[in-house]
Amino acid sequence: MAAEGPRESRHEEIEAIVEEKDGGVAPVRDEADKYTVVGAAERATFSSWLTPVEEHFVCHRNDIPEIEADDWTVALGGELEGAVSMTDLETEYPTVAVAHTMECAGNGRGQHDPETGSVQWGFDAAATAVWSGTPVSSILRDHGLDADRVEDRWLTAVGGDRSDGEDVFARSIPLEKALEDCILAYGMNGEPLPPAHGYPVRLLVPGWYGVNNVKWLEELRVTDSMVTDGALDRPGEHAYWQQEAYRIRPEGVEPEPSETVEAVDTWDQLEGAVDHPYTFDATVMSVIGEPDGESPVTPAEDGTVTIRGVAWAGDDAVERIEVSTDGGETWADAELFGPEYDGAWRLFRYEWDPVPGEYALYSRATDEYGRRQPARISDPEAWRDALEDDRFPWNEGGYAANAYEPNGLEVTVESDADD
Ligand SMILES: Nc1nc2c(c(=O)[nH]1)N[C@H]1C(S)=C(S)[C@@H](COP(=O)(O)O)O[C@H]1N2
Ligand SMILES: [Mo]
Repeated sequence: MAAEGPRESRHEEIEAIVEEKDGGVAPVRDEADKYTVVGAAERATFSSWLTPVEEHFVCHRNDIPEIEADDWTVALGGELEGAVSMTDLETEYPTVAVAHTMECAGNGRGQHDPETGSVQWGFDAAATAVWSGTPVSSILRDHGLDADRVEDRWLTAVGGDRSDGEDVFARSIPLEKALEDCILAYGMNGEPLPPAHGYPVRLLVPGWYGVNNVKWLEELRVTDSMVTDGALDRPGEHAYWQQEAYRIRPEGVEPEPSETVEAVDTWDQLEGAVDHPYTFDATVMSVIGEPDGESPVTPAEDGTVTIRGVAWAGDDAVERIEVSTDGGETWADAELFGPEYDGAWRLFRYEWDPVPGEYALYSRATDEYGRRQPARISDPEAWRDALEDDRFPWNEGGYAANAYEPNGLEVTVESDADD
């Protein structure tokens, strides 16, 4: 299948992005050498709420398309009619801003043992930006949406990136989510959307895994079913990214395509509502950003060291964040603080009072439904049963992993020079 071939231009594209981002990101090992992937270069990215564009990871499968915004339109199909140009989007509709923690569904894939292939992300494929653009609801209501038929219907977004063959990058989200808080984004942190992030316009789905946030948006369709093969009026494969890739499944299993799901929440799906879950909203997760473990730390005058990081739970709220400084033996509650937006991470801090020595630090978050990050990723055999054992299910594609142990760090505390 065309979507599986290696891509010649990939390395040039990666180098150009690293240069443009001034070293805020670094290349990531990709087993099959197929993706353009760069991740946060430093752990310190996870000590700030807003991620600068320079430190925001990038992930896509095809070359970045060369697009003239003046000539670009988003076609509207299925139940919808017409098209919108970039000028329409920017001048005829309200502009809103949404905060969104983008996390690749493959974040943590590199922590699976045995390895699962593909891009070996650690915790580097997560970032929070403020995205500006037009509410999806404004566009849809203006172009033929039947507002009485929203439940159990889907919005499919098609990317304008070209694969080697005719295959398309298409993703479907429930229409309810699309109308609730999604936007067609043309700005990122107050700047025009950069080419690597989807210029001139992308779908932005607050709190949902990166893959749902279709870049270089070319078409939107409202239909009764999520995208299946042959569903779009065009050649090539249509459903690979929705129905095959990005589904959580045990070793050696090919998931069956389906038209709809019993439960949307990714964790509900994983707990049993759906055989081979779709990666929709991000699962509960946290990363310590400071200290970074790179160099020893010296306590402040009052003897404390601040541990600071970020915690998120997709479009659900983070309820609790705990920190361990003894490799998981004991835990203390840390404080959540700072900006609080649906779909974006929270900052946390913990004032730690250590004596000089070597320490292993972990953080673990719990969401508003009481779902807590598991300790580590299971063996391949365990599948869903792993959840009862404080393990995240090892899965073939390495998706949605949120175990806390692999994201911990070791740090040396030195004695205060004045002591
Ligand atoms: N058209 C298109 N959109 C895409 C992709 C792609 O390959 N093509 N990659 C997706 C994936 S897998 C991720 S994780 C996010 C990453 O968004 P970013 O590069 O802006 O961080 O874009 C998503 N949108
Ligand atoms: Mo991704």
